[in-house]
Amino acid sequence: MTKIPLLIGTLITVLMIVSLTVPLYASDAITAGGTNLAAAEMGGRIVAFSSQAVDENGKVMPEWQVTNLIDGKHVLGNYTPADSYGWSSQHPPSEENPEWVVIAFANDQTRLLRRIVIDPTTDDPPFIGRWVRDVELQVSTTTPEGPYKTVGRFLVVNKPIEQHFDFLPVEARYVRLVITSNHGSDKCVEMGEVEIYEAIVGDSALDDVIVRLENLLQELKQLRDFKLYQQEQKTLEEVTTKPAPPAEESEGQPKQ
Ligand SMILES: [Ca+2]
Repeated sequence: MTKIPLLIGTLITVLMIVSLTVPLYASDAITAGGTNLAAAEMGGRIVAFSSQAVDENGKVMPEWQVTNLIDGKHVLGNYTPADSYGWSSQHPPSEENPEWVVIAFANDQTRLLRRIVIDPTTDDPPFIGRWVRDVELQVSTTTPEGPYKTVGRFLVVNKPIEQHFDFLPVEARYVRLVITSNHGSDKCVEMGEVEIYEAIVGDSALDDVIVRLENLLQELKQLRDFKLYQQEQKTLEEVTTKPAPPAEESEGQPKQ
Protein backbone atom coordinates (compact mmCIF):
# COMPACT_ATOMS: atom_id res chain seq x y z
CA MET A 1 0.00 0.00 0.00
CA THR A 2 2.94 2.33 0.68
CA LYS A 3 3.70 2.30 -3.02
CA ILE A 4 0.38 3.91 -3.91
CA PRO A 5 1.30 7.53 -2.91
CA LEU A 6 4.51 7.16 -4.92
CA LEU A 7 2.50 5.80 -7.84
CA ILE A 8 0.05 8.69 -7.63
CA GLY A 9 2.86 11.24 -7.60
CA THR A 10 4.60 9.61 -10.52
CA LEU A 11 1.44 9.32 -12.60
CA ILE A 12 0.44 12.93 -11.99
CA THR A 13 3.95 14.15 -12.81
CA VAL A 14 4.00 12.14 -16.04
CA LEU A 15 0.55 13.37 -16.94
CA MET A 16 1.49 17.00 -16.38
CA ILE A 17 4.65 16.67 -18.47
CA VAL A 18 2.73 14.96 -21.26
CA SER A 19 0.00 17.58 -21.13
CA LEU A 20 2.47 20.46 -21.34
CA THR A 21 4.68 19.03 -24.06
CA VAL A 22 2.28 17.26 -26.37
CA PRO A 23 0.65 19.57 -28.94
CA LEU A 24 -3.09 19.94 -29.06
CA TYR A 25 -3.52 16.70 -30.95
CA ALA A 26 -6.18 15.67 -28.48
CA SER A 27 -8.17 18.89 -28.56
CA ASP A 28 -10.91 17.23 -30.58
CA ALA A 29 -10.88 14.10 -28.43
CA ILE A 30 -14.14 13.06 -26.88
CA THR A 31 -13.70 11.91 -23.33
CA ALA A 32 -15.87 11.34 -20.30
CA GLY A 33 -16.52 14.26 -17.98
CA GLY A 34 -15.94 14.07 -14.25
CA THR A 35 -19.45 14.82 -13.00
CA ASN A 36 -21.72 11.89 -12.22
CA LEU A 37 -25.03 12.96 -13.78
CA ALA A 38 -26.92 10.08 -12.16
CA ALA A 39 -26.00 11.08 -8.60
CA ALA A 40 -28.96 12.11 -6.48
CA GLU A 41 -26.95 15.05 -5.21
CA MET A 42 -26.59 16.24 -8.82
CA GLY A 43 -30.32 15.98 -9.44
CA GLY A 44 -30.29 12.45 -10.83
CA ARG A 45 -33.23 10.26 -9.92
CA ILE A 46 -34.75 6.88 -10.55
CA VAL A 47 -38.06 7.33 -12.37
CA ALA A 48 -39.06 3.68 -12.81
CA PHE A 49 -37.84 0.22 -11.87
CA SER A 50 -38.86 -3.40 -12.03
CA SER A 51 -38.82 -4.33 -8.33
CA GLN A 52 -37.13 -3.83 -5.00
CA ALA A 53 -36.77 -6.26 -2.13
CA VAL A 54 -39.55 -6.46 0.45
CA ASP A 55 -39.61 -8.22 3.81
CA GLU A 56 -42.01 -11.00 4.87
CA ASN A 57 -44.70 -8.35 5.53
CA GLY A 58 -44.39 -6.95 2.05
CA LYS A 59 -42.65 -3.77 3.21
CA VAL A 60 -39.77 -2.23 1.29
CA MET A 61 -36.49 -2.50 3.17
CA PRO A 62 -34.84 0.95 3.01
CA GLU A 63 -31.37 -0.51 3.27
CA TRP A 64 -32.02 -2.41 -0.01
CA GLN A 65 -34.21 0.14 -1.82
CA VAL A 66 -33.61 1.10 -5.43
CA THR A 67 -32.57 4.70 -4.69
CA ASN A 68 -29.46 3.30 -3.02
CA LEU A 69 -28.13 2.93 -6.58
CA ILE A 70 -27.57 6.68 -6.90
CA ASP A 71 -26.96 7.78 -3.30
CA GLY A 72 -23.18 7.99 -3.64
CA LYS A 73 -22.70 5.42 -0.87
CA HIS A 74 -20.54 2.37 -1.48
CA VAL A 75 -19.83 -0.86 0.36
CA LEU A 76 -16.06 -0.81 0.64
CA GLY A 77 -14.03 -3.64 2.16
CA ASN A 78 -15.59 -4.47 5.51
CA TYR A 79 -17.48 -1.19 5.62
CA THR A 80 -21.19 -1.04 4.76
CA PRO A 81 -23.18 2.20 5.14
CA ALA A 82 -25.81 1.49 7.85
CA ASP A 83 -28.71 2.75 5.70
CA SER A 84 -27.51 1.66 2.26
CA TYR A 85 -26.56 -1.94 1.46
CA GLY A 86 -27.17 -1.45 -2.29
CA TRP A 87 -30.21 -2.31 -4.40
CA SER A 88 -31.78 -5.73 -4.30
CA SER A 89 -34.54 -6.76 -6.67
CA GLN A 90 -37.43 -8.89 -5.46
CA HIS A 91 -36.98 -11.46 -8.22
CA PRO A 92 -34.07 -13.09 -10.04
CA PRO A 93 -33.34 -11.62 -13.50
CA SER A 94 -33.54 -13.54 -16.77
CA GLU A 95 -33.58 -12.87 -20.50
CA GLU A 96 -37.36 -13.35 -20.49
CA ASN A 97 -38.01 -11.40 -17.29
CA PRO A 98 -35.18 -8.93 -16.78
CA GLU A 99 -34.88 -6.59 -13.83
CA TRP A 100 -34.41 -2.92 -14.79
CA VAL A 101 -34.12 0.68 -13.65
CA VAL A 102 -34.69 3.97 -15.48
CA ILE A 103 -32.54 6.94 -14.49
CA ALA A 104 -33.20 10.61 -15.36
CA PHE A 105 -30.98 13.65 -14.94
CA ALA A 106 -31.60 17.02 -13.29
CA ASN A 107 -34.69 18.76 -14.73
CA ASP A 108 -35.14 15.87 -17.16
CA GLN A 109 -32.42 17.34 -19.37
CA THR A 110 -31.12 15.52 -22.43
CA ARG A 111 -27.36 14.96 -22.13
CA LEU A 112 -24.67 13.55 -24.38
CA LEU A 113 -23.33 10.46 -22.62
CA ARG A 114 -20.01 8.66 -22.89
CA ARG A 115 -19.52 6.33 -19.91
CA ILE A 116 -21.34 4.29 -17.31
CA VAL A 117 -19.71 3.02 -14.13
CA ILE A 118 -21.19 0.10 -12.21
CA ASP A 119 -20.15 -0.87 -8.70
CA PRO A 120 -21.73 -4.30 -8.09
CA THR A 121 -20.65 -4.38 -4.45
CA THR A 122 -23.42 -4.83 -1.86
CA ASP A 123 -23.60 -6.03 1.74
CA ASP A 124 -23.93 -9.62 0.50
CA PRO A 125 -20.74 -11.51 -0.39
CA PRO A 126 -20.03 -12.21 -4.07
CA PHE A 127 -19.91 -16.02 -3.70
CA ILE A 128 -23.70 -16.32 -3.26
CA GLY A 129 -24.05 -15.04 -6.80
CA ARG A 130 -26.54 -12.20 -6.39
CA TRP A 131 -24.45 -9.43 -7.91
CA VAL A 132 -25.29 -8.07 -11.36
CA ARG A 133 -23.72 -9.80 -14.39
CA ASP A 134 -25.20 -9.02 -17.83
CA VAL A 135 -26.46 -5.49 -18.43
CA GLU A 136 -27.95 -3.89 -21.52
CA LEU A 137 -27.68 -0.10 -21.65
CA GLN A 138 -30.60 1.60 -23.38
CA VAL A 139 -31.39 5.29 -23.92
CA SER A 140 -34.47 7.31 -24.75
CA THR A 141 -34.73 10.99 -25.72
CA THR A 142 -38.48 11.12 -25.23
CA THR A 143 -40.21 9.47 -22.28
CA PRO A 144 -39.35 7.05 -19.44
CA GLU A 145 -41.46 4.49 -21.29
CA GLY A 146 -39.42 4.90 -24.47
CA PRO A 147 -38.99 4.26 -27.26
CA TYR A 148 -35.53 3.02 -26.26
CA LYS A 149 -32.52 2.13 -28.34
CA THR A 150 -29.72 -0.15 -27.21
CA VAL A 151 -26.29 1.43 -26.75
CA GLY A 152 -24.36 -1.64 -25.64
CA ARG A 153 -24.27 -4.83 -23.62
CA PHE A 154 -21.80 -5.13 -20.77
CA LEU A 155 -20.52 -7.92 -18.55
CA VAL A 156 -20.00 -6.99 -14.90
CA VAL A 157 -17.46 -9.27 -13.25
CA ASN A 158 -18.11 -10.69 -9.79
CA LYS A 159 -15.57 -8.52 -8.00
CA PRO A 160 -16.07 -5.63 -5.57
CA ILE A 161 -14.65 -2.97 -7.85
CA GLU A 162 -16.10 -0.11 -9.88
CA GLN A 163 -16.31 -1.15 -13.52
CA HIS A 164 -16.18 1.39 -16.38
CA PHE A 165 -17.97 0.94 -19.68
CA ASP A 166 -17.38 3.50 -22.46
CA PHE A 167 -19.41 3.84 -25.62
CA LEU A 168 -19.73 6.22 -28.56
CA PRO A 169 -21.37 9.47 -27.43
CA VAL A 170 -25.12 9.16 -27.39
CA GLU A 171 -27.90 11.55 -26.40
CA ALA A 172 -30.16 10.47 -23.60
CA ARG A 173 -32.95 11.93 -21.53
CA TYR A 174 -33.64 8.63 -19.84
CA VAL A 175 -31.24 5.75 -19.30
CA ARG A 176 -32.58 2.24 -18.80
CA LEU A 177 -30.38 -0.53 -17.43
CA VAL A 178 -31.81 -3.91 -18.33
CA ILE A 179 -30.31 -6.70 -16.25
CA THR A 180 -30.68 -10.18 -17.66
CA SER A 181 -28.50 -12.20 -15.28
CA ASN A 182 -26.67 -12.33 -11.97
CA HIS A 183 -23.79 -14.61 -10.97
CA GLY A 184 -25.87 -17.69 -10.20
CA SER A 185 -28.40 -16.94 -7.45
CA ASP A 186 -32.06 -17.78 -8.01
CA LYS A 187 -33.12 -15.25 -5.38
CA CYS A 188 -32.55 -11.74 -6.75
CA VAL A 189 -30.06 -9.39 -8.38
CA GLU A 190 -28.06 -6.79 -6.48
CA MET A 191 -25.98 -3.76 -7.42
CA GLY A 192 -24.28 -1.11 -5.27
CA GLU A 193 -24.05 2.06 -7.34
CA VAL A 194 -24.53 3.34 -10.90
CA GLU A 195 -22.72 6.40 -12.23
CA ILE A 196 -23.25 8.06 -15.62
CA TYR A 197 -20.82 10.48 -17.25
CA GLU A 198 -21.18 13.01 -20.03
CA ALA A 199 -19.20 13.16 -23.27
CA ILE A 200 -16.85 16.12 -23.22
CA VAL A 201 -15.33 17.55 -26.37
CA GLY A 202 -12.06 19.13 -25.30
CA ASP A 203 -11.60 22.68 -26.62
CA SER A 204 -8.39 23.60 -24.88
CA ALA A 205 -5.24 22.06 -23.49
CA LEU A 206 -6.42 22.89 -19.98
CA ASP A 207 -9.66 21.00 -20.52
CA ASP A 208 -7.63 18.02 -21.70
CA VAL A 209 -5.50 18.12 -18.55
CA ILE A 210 -8.55 18.37 -16.30
CA VAL A 211 -10.34 15.50 -18.01
CA ARG A 212 -7.23 13.32 -17.95
CA LEU A 213 -6.71 14.03 -14.25
CA GLU A 214 -10.33 13.15 -13.56
CA ASN A 215 -9.91 9.90 -15.47
CA LEU A 216 -6.70 9.22 -13.59
CA LEU A 217 -8.52 9.67 -10.28
CA GLN A 218 -11.14 7.16 -11.41
CA GLU A 219 -8.40 4.68 -12.26
CA LEU A 220 -6.74 5.23 -8.89
CA LYS A 221 -10.06 4.54 -7.17
CA GLN A 222 -10.28 1.28 -9.11
CA LEU A 223 -6.73 0.41 -8.10
CA ARG A 224 -7.54 1.13 -4.45
CA ASP A 225 -10.67 -1.04 -4.57
CA PHE A 226 -8.78 -3.84 -6.26
CA LYS A 227 -6.00 -3.70 -3.63
CA LEU A 228 -8.64 -3.94 -0.90
CA TYR A 229 -10.19 -6.89 -2.68
CA GLN A 230 -6.81 -8.63 -2.94
CA GLN A 231 -6.14 -8.02 0.75
CA GLU A 232 -9.49 -9.50 1.72
CA GLN A 233 -8.93 -12.54 -0.45
CA LYS A 234 -5.53 -13.06 1.17
CA THR A 235 -7.04 -12.74 4.66
CA LEU A 236 -9.78 -15.20 3.77
CA GLU A 237 -7.22 -17.71 2.55
CA GLU A 238 -5.26 -17.32 5.75
CA VAL A 239 -8.17 -17.84 8.15
CA THR A 240 -9.83 -20.74 6.41
CA THR A 241 -8.92 -23.61 4.18
CA LYS A 242 -12.54 -24.58 3.58
CA PRO A 243 -13.99 -23.93 0.11
CA ALA A 244 -16.73 -21.31 -0.15
CA PRO A 245 -20.23 -22.73 0.27
CA PRO A 246 -22.13 -23.22 -2.99
CA ALA A 247 -24.70 -20.67 -4.12
CA GLU A 248 -27.76 -22.66 -3.11
CA GLU A 249 -30.74 -20.50 -2.48
CA SER A 250 -34.42 -21.03 -2.93
CA GLU A 251 -36.84 -18.45 -4.15
CA GLY A 252 -39.39 -17.15 -1.68
CA GLN A 253 -37.21 -17.19 1.40
CA PRO A 254 -37.40 -14.02 3.48
CA LYS A 255 -34.36 -11.88 2.87
CA GLN A 256 -31.66 -12.15 5.53
CA1 LIG B 1 -25.06 3.15 -3.32
